[in-house]
Amino acid sequence: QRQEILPGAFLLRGFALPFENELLQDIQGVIAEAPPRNMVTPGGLPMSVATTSCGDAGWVSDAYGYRYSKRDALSRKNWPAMPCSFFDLARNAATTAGYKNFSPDSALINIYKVGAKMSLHQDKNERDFSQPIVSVSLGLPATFLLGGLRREDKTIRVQLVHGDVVVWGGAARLFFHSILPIKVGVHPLLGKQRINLTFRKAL
Ligand code: MD3
Ligand code: FE
Repeated sequence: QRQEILPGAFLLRGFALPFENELLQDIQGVIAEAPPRNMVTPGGLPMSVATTSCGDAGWVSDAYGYRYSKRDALSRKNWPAMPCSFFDLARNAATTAGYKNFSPDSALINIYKVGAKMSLHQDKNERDFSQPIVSVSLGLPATFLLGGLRREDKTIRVQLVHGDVVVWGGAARLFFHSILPIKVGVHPLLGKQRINLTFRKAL
């Protein structure tokens, strides 16, 4: 089932469900090598979401700003390799949405406890905006808000649940978006958290 949210942005409901166990195992593996942490924004506030990455580049934030880095600035180690399960899922989802040969070099793992949120922002640290971003939602549900090219633009709401995959291409690729605070709940597989994977061609 494929729903076009906006031109070029496709919601694939339940697309990741057949792979949930493999994905969770591989997430545990990455987390063991690169523990998630609450990165500090350039404004100096720690994010409520804990993040880690795998692949050739990882997303980092500190007093100097947001960027992709080949190493984790804290551990000074390279990020773990991207598991095949991650790469294959992202590539297959992109193909289903009409983006051939998507080759992500970065997977960002966002871990939300109850109450964690992500404020309104754009994703523009990647080099090539013609490449989509693929997102995978796991665990507790979230309300996602999608705006426009300007911060003030009105937003639409999309409910994202366990197993949903969204391919963000076209004009929506640069739209402002946010995640509302995660509501209290318990997911049968993940417990009291939401994990979101975003796949990008960063470099
Ligand atoms: C729409 N993450 O990591 S995923 C992010 O659920 C981020 O953790 C949210 O926004 C999360 O940057 C939302 C969906 C998503 C990701 C990137 C987008 C939506 C997007 C880029 C452009 C437009
Ligand atoms: Fe984003």
